[in-house]
Amino acid sequence: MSTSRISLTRYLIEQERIHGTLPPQLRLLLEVVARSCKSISLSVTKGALGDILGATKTENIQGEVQKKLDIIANEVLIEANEWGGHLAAMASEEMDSIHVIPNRYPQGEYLLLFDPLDGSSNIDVNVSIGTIFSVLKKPENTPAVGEADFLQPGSKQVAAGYCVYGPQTTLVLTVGNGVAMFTLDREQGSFVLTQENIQVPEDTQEFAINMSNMRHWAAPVKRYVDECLAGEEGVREKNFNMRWIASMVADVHRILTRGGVFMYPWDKREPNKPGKLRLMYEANPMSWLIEQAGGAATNGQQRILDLQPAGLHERVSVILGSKNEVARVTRYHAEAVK
Ligand code: AHM
Ligand code: MG
Repeated sequence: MSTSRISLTRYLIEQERIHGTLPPQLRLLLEVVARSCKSISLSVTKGALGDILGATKTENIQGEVQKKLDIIANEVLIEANEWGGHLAAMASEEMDSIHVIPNRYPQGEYLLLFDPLDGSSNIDVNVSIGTIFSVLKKPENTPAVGEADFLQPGSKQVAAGYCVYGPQTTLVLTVGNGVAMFTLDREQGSFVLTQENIQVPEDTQEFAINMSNMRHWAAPVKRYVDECLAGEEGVREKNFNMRWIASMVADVHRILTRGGVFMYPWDKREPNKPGKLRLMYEANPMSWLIEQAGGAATNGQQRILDLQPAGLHERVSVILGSKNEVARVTRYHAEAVK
């Protein structure tokens, strides 16, 4: 397929024709999500000129102070997706419980999960942020949709993606046939296909982790990073570079573009918490994208997409990116328990 001016709509229709795996309702849903991202992107670019910077007085269910843009992005996604008839319910990082489509609208067969504004700490400092989303199918024969319907492993996702609001606004998507990237053409107001069949290099010399937590890490993570830091003189016999943007969308985008390994592992600060990032609307969609691009994603022990969620806001340890590096970190975890 030529990449000259293929819109998101055309790409999705062609996916439907070629693979026959993209039902019209799912296509519609993805178009609405993309439209919401366009609207969020417009708010983001207003910066100090719009009433979008700063914090609110509220906290979300994870006890994090909500930024104005967290709330705005959440509302944009809810309002845009509520009335189209393709969804049964939605779940978000910013809402305690699920949002069932109100009775006045028809109910569809899909479930949408999202982190409306990922990288919230970067909003006010003009660093890339994004929206992450995941789509599941509502289990059949469930009369009234409930939270339990959402608790499906990531391997059951039917679509996943993110939109990064950076120097460019880029939408990255998988419906299970590889990963495609679309750049927002602001003059035309549409997402245009700019890259297909993204492949994450199997090896890398770049890692991403918040180094300030080093003293709290488990031994396998410390071993891996120490070896990277030892560079040419160490066992890896090559130098490594480090990047940490503190927006998972931006770090994952870099990894999809040029490889790397991203880690937000379990650490000793709160031993009962499996990690910082949320399984259902952060780790699962990102893990599927990375796998679809030939990379890997584990929690140190298991493939993330195989994890059975027990709760909507469940957290997880995340190691994802270039296949061979993820395998190495996962192997270090296995060796540590022997
Ligand atoms: P958020 O969804 O509230 O923005 O939190 C998730 C973000 C990730 O995007 C990023 O990788 C991580 O938190 C950064 O955490 P830290 O500030 O501990 O480095
Ligand atoms: Mg997030």
